[in-house]
Amino acid sequence: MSAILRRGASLPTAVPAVPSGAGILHLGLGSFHRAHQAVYTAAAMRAEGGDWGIVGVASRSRRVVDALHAQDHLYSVATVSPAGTTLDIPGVHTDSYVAADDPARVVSDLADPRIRIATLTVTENGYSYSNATQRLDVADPIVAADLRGGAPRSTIGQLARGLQRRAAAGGEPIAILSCDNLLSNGSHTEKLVRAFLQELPDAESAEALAYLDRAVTFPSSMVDRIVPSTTPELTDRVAALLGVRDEVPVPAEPFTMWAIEDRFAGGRPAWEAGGAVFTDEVGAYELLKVRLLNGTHSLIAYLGALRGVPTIPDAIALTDVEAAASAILRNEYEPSVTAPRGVDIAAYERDLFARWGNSALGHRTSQVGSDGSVKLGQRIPGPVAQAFERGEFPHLIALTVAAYLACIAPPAGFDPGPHAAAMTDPARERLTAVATRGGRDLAARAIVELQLFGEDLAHRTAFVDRVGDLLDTIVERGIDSAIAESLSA
Ligand code: CS2
Repeated sequence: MSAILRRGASLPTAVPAVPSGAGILHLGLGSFHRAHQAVYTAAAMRAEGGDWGIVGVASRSRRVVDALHAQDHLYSVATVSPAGTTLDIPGVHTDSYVAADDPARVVSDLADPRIRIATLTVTENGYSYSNATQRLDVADPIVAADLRGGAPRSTIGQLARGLQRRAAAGGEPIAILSCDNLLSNGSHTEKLVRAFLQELPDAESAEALAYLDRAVTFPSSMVDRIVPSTTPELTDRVAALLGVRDEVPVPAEPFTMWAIEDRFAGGRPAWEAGGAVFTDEVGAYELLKVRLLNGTHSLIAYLGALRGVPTIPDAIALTDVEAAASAILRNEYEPSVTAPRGVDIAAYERDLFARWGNSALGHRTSQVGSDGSVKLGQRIPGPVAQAFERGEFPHLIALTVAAYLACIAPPAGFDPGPHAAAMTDPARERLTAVATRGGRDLAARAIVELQLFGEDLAHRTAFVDRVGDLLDTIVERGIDSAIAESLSA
């Protein structure tokens, strides 16, 4: 099949008209954005119109940008379940580029008054936040260079420099909307942008800081949809369904959810037309999702990888992994959250097992297990502190951390298998350097010395010791023993 997806091709699925104008600049043109915010934006424009086309910015990779240019900015979202695959073409992107190729353009686009929302999916790792110092990581060479001047390369530097330029260019209102799995992601982003500006001399930052007070909002949002990486097999399946070649389809599960604080200084699309919930309870939605879904997801990924299985559905099909997931949900995560109005936690949990069990999606343990050093800091410290307050011990969260360390920094002589080896993590090198001295030592180095998961956890000696013991069990007697031990503790 040689024809490619273009406007004008005859397709089995509807393609919306080219958006009349772009009102959104999106940083992080990965699969998640294309299967989530883009889909809601398409629904909003179908319902109410508006100049809400999206200019997508990839940080470094040219693959998606090149394909989108060749395909008139069209791509398909393949909703995949055991019942089959259905296709949608959002068609809301008006342009795209790679920030590394044209870093100055990000700043000028943010200053463009036609842009009224900047959305972000740059992953937990993209915020230049140091868990150890609990602030902007000014020691990071990229942040340091952005502070010195020139075209910025960090996301926070891009936002701060863009807002500075926008303030000087007339100060039109804008909302900066984080769509990453971070708690209080709006105020987190705002603090980091302000911290960046405050590092600059007063004469340089005063106007921008006053503009932030006056005309820039940072709504928080909870985003949810499982979106695995695209595979060649999916690309072929989509081509067969579409009748033309789409080089960048995105697979996604049927479930989707978006809860957003309604604070948009420059207006917003009618995302509720796609099912988004505008609420003053985003914090409760975030805790629910980041702990119940993501926290348990991490446990399933590390246990599954150590048991040698490639995907999340394979992992949750193992009896003891399923039992560990049920126990962590019921005993350790659920008591740490309050349901937002109208959300039934029991039904939410039932859905979770069905979602993790979606065998057609093939979400990989190595994908969910990647970047644990930045993800777990969002997912575990709060529930650990709350468990201790209730006088309980979070055995399965300790197992999550032990299994994470066994995957990422395997002690000498221990082989965690190919799925653990395929996980990427910014702390892998630092952890590997200290990984040879036994479980307790590694746990202490990671949690106390490097403060990988923040300061509070670093002081919880009983927790750190338990992680160390479980790590020794994994290495000496195997992951099955560590799971059994944690379930019966
Ligand atoms: C996963 C998430 O990779 C991970 O850490 O837990 O990407 C998860 O699939 C999404 O947050 C679901 O909304």
